[in-house]
Amino acid sequence: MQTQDTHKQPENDLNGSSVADLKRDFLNKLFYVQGKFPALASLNDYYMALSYTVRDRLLERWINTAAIYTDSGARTICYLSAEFLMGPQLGNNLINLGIYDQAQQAVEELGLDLDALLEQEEEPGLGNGGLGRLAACYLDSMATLEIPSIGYGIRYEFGIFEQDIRDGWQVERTDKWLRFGNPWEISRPEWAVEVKLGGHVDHYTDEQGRYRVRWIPYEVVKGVPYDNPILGYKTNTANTLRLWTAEAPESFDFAAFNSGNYAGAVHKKMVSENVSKVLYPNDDSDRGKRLRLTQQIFFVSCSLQDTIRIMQVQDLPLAKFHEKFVIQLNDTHPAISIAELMRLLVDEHYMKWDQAWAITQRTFAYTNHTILPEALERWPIALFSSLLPRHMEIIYEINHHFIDDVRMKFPDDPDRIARMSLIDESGEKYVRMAHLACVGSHAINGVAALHTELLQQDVLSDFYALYPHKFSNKTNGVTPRRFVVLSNPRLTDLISSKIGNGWIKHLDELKKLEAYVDDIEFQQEWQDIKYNLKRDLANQIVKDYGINVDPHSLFDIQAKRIHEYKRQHLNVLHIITLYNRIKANPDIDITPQTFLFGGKAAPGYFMAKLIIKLINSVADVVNRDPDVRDRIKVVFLKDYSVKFAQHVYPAADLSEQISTAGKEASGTGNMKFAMNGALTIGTLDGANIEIREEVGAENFFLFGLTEQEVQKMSADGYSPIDYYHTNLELKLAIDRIASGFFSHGDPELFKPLLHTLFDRDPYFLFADYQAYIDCQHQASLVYRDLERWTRMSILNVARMGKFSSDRSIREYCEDIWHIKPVKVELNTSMPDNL
Ligand code: B1H
Repeated sequence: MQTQDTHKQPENDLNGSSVADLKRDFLNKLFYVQGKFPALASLNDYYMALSYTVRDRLLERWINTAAIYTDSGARTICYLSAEFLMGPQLGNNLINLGIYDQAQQAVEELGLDLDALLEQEEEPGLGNGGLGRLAACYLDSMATLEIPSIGYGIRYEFGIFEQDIRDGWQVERTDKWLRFGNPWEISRPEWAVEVKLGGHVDHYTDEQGRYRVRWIPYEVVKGVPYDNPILGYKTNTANTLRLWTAEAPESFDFAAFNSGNYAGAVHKKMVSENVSKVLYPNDDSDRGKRLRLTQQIFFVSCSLQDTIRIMQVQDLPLAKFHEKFVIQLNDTHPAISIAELMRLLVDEHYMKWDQAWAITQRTFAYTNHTILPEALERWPIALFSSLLPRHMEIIYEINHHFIDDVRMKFPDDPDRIARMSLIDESGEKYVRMAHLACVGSHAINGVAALHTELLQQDVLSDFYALYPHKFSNKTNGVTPRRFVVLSNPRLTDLISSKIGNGWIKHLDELKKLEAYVDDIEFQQEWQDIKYNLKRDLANQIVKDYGINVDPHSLFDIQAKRIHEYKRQHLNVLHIITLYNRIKANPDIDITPQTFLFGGKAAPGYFMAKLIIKLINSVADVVNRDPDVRDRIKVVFLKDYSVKFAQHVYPAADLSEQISTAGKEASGTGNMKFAMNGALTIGTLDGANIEIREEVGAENFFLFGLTEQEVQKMSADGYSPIDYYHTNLELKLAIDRIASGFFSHGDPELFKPLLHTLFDRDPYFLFADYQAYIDCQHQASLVYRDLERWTRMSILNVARMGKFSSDRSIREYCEDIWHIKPVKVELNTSMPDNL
């Protein structure tokens, strides 16, 4: 039960928010929307009835907000992202509306259980991981801070695949999230737009003798917007997430009926619909896939056309585009916007190139999320020109001007020009999307201090030399509404009982908890809550996997995408080391520990899938070995999702953030774990560094090489095999795997993984092994002193204020967007005539 004062009663609500109001509307929705009476209603019908009840209350705020934004012509931030990993909506909307408790009571009085209804929701998994979830957290913060904003993205029919585990291997199933309908969206077919693809470009002079460009496409796809209201916490602001679905234009239906080739025309229709069919399940970029580039231009063009429509509705001239809108590019996936806005302004609205370019540069800002070379997007020129012939010309033109600028500033430096050009001409020619984003934006940022530094020194150093003023750091943040208030109501209540509930909007107020760190009673309550959350997760694990885990044991969790640089296999080497110690000395005194893993591997990423198989194989052996006597348990939690993550973060004692230094741009799971009282074991990578600075070195388990040491080792020649030969425990752990001990005697199974480690070990597992083992040991010793651990846990939470996405968004607003809040008062009445 949420405390009453955490979630205020909204006032002036047209629909009312009392328990009686909610019950009345719930029954009404069950009857008139679902068309069911209680004897026939399914749990899903009840979920839908409650969702529609809640939606009415959202719509009221949404309409109000839209009216105020339209009247005031408010400056607006458009957040363009190929991914929005929103997670389930019902619970979050109840929290943000401030009617969680009333809803709980209302359904209870009707004989239903709110948790069961919440579990019913299929989450829209329209993202891969951190990047998509960050976009979702930012929408929550923008609405909470009353910042006029629109999220633009793709309404994938199939989101991230569902993960099953068979015989220890990942298998993928399609995610049919729309199967039972989606009560949170409203389609707006009247605002559909068309997007051109392929074909050729005509340059000609019109009757008045003016130079004109005409793009004659090979095909046209229609984009239909679906709007999702995004309500702020304890505000009346409801912004919009506008997601585009691809359809065939009506003209194809005509063609189908009028031509003899009905099947051919229908086929074309299917091809159009394919554009928004499925999310690419890679968290690094998909090289050279035509459909992927089609998705990018599709949602970008739809979104930019939509912004121009809004300008027209508000009667604003296009010359003021950059005053009305600022557009944030969430990585390079929407970077084609820069060429598309130029095309719209110059070709379709006849603006002069220089003016259009000035507007474009003032409009865009670019966030980089990775420096992994395989994730830097580039498109082969041949593919690019065949799909986007006009954009190719525009990019050449931009490049021409740009190279002139570089030459002015750095004369006689052809190497620099070759390095910086928008076109990579070193072999097969490519368009470099990050370069396009840098040139076309007025602001460029990384997502954590170290990451921004590396961008400036390394990946984008030439751009930093040319445009130092464009660069800044914006350390990521996460929303405490979803990741503490909604997912950890017990901790929320305890915190609010001590320091009030101001922290939910002003996370820095958590500092006040430091006053209670030595309060024995408070510590006891803190421990009880953690224990109960661990017990809940343990119960779920027995139910789902038949494995008993002890809630008193140290819950050590690594939950994130599976990737070699994140080093889930380093975690496994530690588990095997503990196992080897037990086998060598069955009476050894070790702290009981439960190792939990969760995360999906890209379906085409063989090594990541092999790591999942390794985790499961080790789990099978360790969990069954009687010598272990339940001192260690290993479980791979399948199908990790936002919904499941909300149960996982609160139950963690130790959060594994063990990427090779310099590889994880920021990480955001690290923040969610720490906000829920987990201590971190981690490297000096991404936001870990800043988390450690905030919580204090003494409250953080640090190990491993620094980014500079990694660089140096690389440069000096790193020889992983030397570590194997000189570190006995490492050798024993590796040999266990190599012998086939975990693979029913098959020494071949894990060879590819071991071979990579022996051969190059590109992520320095062997070099960091001993430091990690020592650090784990340290953590396990501290855990035996529960009072000390609890103090550290409290201090971690108390000092996490910086990592609220509200802080990140405030920084974007002040330094890049130059947008101020617009207050929305709730004073609608339904119009009684038009
Ligand atoms: C992040 C991606 C990403 N960085 C390509 N890059 C994709 C790249 O579909 N693709 O092609 C999808 C995603 N995702 C993550 O962003 C970083 O690895 C994290 O460290 C960071 O916390 C997160 C948010 O900034």
